[in-house]
Amino acid sequence: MSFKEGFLWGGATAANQYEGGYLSGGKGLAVADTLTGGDGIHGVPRVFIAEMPDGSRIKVTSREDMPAGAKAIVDPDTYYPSHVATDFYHHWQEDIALSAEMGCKCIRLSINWTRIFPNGDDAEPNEEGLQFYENVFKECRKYGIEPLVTIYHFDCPLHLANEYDGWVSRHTVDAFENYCRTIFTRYKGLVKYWLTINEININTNFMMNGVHEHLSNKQNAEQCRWHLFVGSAKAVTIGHEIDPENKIGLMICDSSSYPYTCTPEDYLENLEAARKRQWFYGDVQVRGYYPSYKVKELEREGIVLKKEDGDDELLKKGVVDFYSISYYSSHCVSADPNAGGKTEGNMVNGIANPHLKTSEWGWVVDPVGLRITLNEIWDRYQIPVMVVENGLGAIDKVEEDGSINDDYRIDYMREHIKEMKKAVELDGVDLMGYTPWGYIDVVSAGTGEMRKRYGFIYVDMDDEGNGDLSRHKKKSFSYMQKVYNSNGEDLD
Ligand code: BGP
Repeated sequence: MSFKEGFLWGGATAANQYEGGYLSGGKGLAVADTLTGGDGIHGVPRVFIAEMPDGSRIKVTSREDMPAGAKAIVDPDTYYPSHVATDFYHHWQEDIALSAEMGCKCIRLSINWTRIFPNGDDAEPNEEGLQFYENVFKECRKYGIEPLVTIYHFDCPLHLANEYDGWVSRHTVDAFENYCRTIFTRYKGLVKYWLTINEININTNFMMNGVHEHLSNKQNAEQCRWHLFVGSAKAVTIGHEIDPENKIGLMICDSSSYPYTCTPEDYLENLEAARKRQWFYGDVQVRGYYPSYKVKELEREGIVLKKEDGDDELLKKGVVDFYSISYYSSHCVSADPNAGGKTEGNMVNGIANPHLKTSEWGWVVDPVGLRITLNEIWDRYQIPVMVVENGLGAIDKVEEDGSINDDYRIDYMREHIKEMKKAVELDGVDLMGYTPWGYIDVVSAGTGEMRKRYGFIYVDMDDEGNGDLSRHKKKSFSYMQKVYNSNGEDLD
């Protein structure tokens, strides 16, 4: 048998894309609640509506384009996909039962910070929010399902974003610390597996994270990264203090990249791109200090990080127990700025690989790349690895008889699981589990669309908010059930 006993087969979601109930039960606003839907296939981006100090309103495509003094708001005449999303808030019992039926041993979900602290930095937590997740975790346990909880998944409280510029400010780190302490205390014994910050490597430049200025101001971007690392290390140390049984992991948006040609220049460019893109974040969170290549870069740029006493020691103490990734696609890197055609990917753009096909959204499909990256991680760090996101975003057709025949998704899953299996069986990678993304349909993070579906469970909801939110099993549901119940042995 290749996958170990107790392998965490399951599915992954995030509150901002799944939960809905955006003001129910005392929840406050998060940045995600101010983001409209877009139209990814036609290149229409998601936007924010922001209010200027004189009361006028403007539309901006990213927070960092907001003029000084502008604040993102919820406009009553605009449709916001996260407000209902696919309504886990009112369907949690049904959804957990379906996951159990599919054979899930683990469900990855995130706690919405603003359900616990509506402004992010309130003195007291919101009991109704705490109780909601307690019910959810108990329901998981009823079926023997391990919850895998992301503490922060693209849901910066709007108050912290508008008033403090999100993670650029130390105030956000302090508020996060209090939030972590609250949830680790409350869910002690109910949750064992945790992830600190979703895709920490793209948090400074992703629109949901509440930063106004970033790329234009490198000092701010680096300070923001430092704060995210300090926040993550605090989460790990607090989580271990409160319950030494807790297993707390990092989460990185991963992409294999290949040198576009075999020139030494392309090889070196690829090495540097991979460090910048992902290894830096792993190096810090697994080893507990900034690697020499980053120290040199900061020196060259004249950037001095503002640290508080004890921060360096905290980073050392707060190293993670395991390494988790989202993996969807790969790309190529070249030292020649004019080489090749461009490709999109999960937050990572690069040069298209002429040997590989892409999804409807232009993401390169590369199962072998998953085996490569699992090996690279294992070779570099020698700590357990988990794939906590992977999957195919596609348009699904509901047939007249109600069936959804998503054979393309089954093929995608089969090929990726086969490569994971080789990584375990042939290479000896210590793989803990596999939770494919959006195993039940959720709103897309990148585009705000509903039609970009990843699920094995279909949810009746469209891009305009029409649908009765009923759940339906796709053909892939039974395929995954077979895979999970055979511990990954039956892949045909
Ligand atoms: C990752 C996020 C998820 C998820 C996924 C798919 O970056 O962690 O939240 O959404 O990508 O991306 P998208 O929804 O843009 O298709």
